[in-house]
Amino acid sequence: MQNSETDLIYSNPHKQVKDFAFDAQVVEVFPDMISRSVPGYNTIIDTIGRLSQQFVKENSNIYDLGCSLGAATLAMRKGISANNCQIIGVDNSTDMVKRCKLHIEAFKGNTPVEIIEGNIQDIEITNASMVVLNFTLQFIERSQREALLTKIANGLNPGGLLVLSEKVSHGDSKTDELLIDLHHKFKRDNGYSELEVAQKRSALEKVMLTDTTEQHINRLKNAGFNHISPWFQCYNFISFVAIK
Ligand code: GEK
Repeated sequence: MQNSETDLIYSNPHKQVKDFAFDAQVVEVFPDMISRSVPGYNTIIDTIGRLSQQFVKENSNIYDLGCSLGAATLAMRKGISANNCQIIGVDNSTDMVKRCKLHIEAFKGNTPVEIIEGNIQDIEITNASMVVLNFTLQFIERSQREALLTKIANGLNPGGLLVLSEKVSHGDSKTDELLIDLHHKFKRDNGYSELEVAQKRSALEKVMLTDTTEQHINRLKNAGFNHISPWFQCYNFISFVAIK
């Protein structure tokens, strides 16, 4: 991923912290923001690439839902060895999509990529061998999450893979607090101030609603996935593989 500006969005006091949005200001600093905020982000992206080597089959579609600047798309394009496939990246932020297209064009690859501006709840998923929801489901309304996962399961071919990464909460308030605290220390160690951590937390409060690990597993089962397992967790960030 290309170098980006340093994320200073919440470094000065905001009179009123607005709800977080994936706008032009965020796009400018996004790679820096996500790698300093999400523990294990690079490991997850690299692993998505490795999984694509194994799961992407000839003559099939691959979807990157909520693709942002295309990090997972690029990792998969590098990993895929099957012929005659297509990667479809979808994001509903105009600014993200514009920048994502530039990123994708900047790298060479054999698998064609199409980046679409749209709501992932509206797009059709067909003939898929792999689908990625890398930290996107958490921005979808809770009541609509299962319908989206069901659509993905229906669009996957048998043996197809979903990678679902999410920030999670915990039923136990003691461990929840501990993991949140460890995450905030991680951000502080990556150069974010107390003020930045607090203001970002408040900006995300209404737009990012987290579920527990158990809720995710039950929802994946209900949606029609047969084999489900977390493969990565660091603090309150988790990634699952779910195979149809
Ligand atoms: C990565 N996957 O780097 N439809 C389409 N896009 C959406 C929707 C929606 N309904 N809701 C949110 N988004 C990426 C990181 S970021 C995660 C994903 C984060 C988009 C939103 O515009 C943003 O680009 C992305 O989902 C979430 O691997 O920043 O915490």
